[in-house]
Amino acid sequence: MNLRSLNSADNVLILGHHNADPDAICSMIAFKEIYQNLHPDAVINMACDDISKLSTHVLDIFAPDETILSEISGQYDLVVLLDTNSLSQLGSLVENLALNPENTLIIDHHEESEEAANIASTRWIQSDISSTCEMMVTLYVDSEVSISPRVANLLLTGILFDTRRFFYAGVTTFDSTCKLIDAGAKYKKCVQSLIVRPERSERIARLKAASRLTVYTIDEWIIVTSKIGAYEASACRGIIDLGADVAIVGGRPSQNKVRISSRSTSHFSRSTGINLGLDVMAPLGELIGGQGGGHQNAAGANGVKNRSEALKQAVELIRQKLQEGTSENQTVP
Ligand SMILES: [Mn+2]
Repeated sequence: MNLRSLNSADNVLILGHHNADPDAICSMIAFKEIYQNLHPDAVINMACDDISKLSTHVLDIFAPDETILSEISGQYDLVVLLDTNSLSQLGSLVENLALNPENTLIIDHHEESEEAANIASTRWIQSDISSTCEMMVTLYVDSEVSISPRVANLLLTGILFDTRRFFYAGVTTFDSTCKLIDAGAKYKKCVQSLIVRPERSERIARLKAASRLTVYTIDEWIIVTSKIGAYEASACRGIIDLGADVAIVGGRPSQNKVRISSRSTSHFSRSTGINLGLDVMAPLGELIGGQGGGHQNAAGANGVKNRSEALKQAVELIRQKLQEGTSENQTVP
């Protein structure tokens, strides 16, 4: 895509999805810079409903002077959606957004949504690319604008984040990375910008959770429970890193509150088909006097009572599911 062939706009708004990750934030700044380069008089704003903690860290390191708005008002003659192509991903920004498809541009690497064609008449959506930041590199090349060292660092950081440091990389990932390093990106600094050490209180919580483990072995699986005051989700991730297949941690954020968090490895959920949200946390809701739910590998429940019972019950639910799975397998001819 060549930006030079686009009509010039005086008032530009660049949008990223809610809880904007480094891929979204870094491509937004890269787009701002290339557009400003081509149209020095344009007024360009960037906005997101909110920004992830990690993105804030990346911004502090590479672009501390950039302002990302969390509210929008007024009229724009070009609206650019980056790293998303659906309105629901914009969060509360949608409320004050009057979109004219003729003046809207989408650049994204997620699957194209059904509404995308109604949102923007100009779209570049390519779901086989690993990150929006890679698409930004192509945009600079096609538009014949050179990449500044600052933008090179931002784009490489966005790529590292979305590809999980090249785990989900494609050919364009490496091609873009070489171009960015040529343009002045510092690989080591980009990698380090994505590492944020948890707060001291969170690290203590993880360590306490690890000192109070109950380990269950069911068939080949290692299911682990623990109790902690807060940071249950972080404690679960820590316990998975230690070697559990499933971690279930009960928190008590205040006297009359119980919060259960759970995580499983993708190997566990793929092999057993157990969905922590549907099969474990949803049924626990009643026992703790609240509600539960979530995803396949990450789920939780909030309530008011029975924390210890809930942890035991969670393990029982998993044991039952595993047994059902085994008997089902045996009946298959
Ligand atoms: Mn992305």
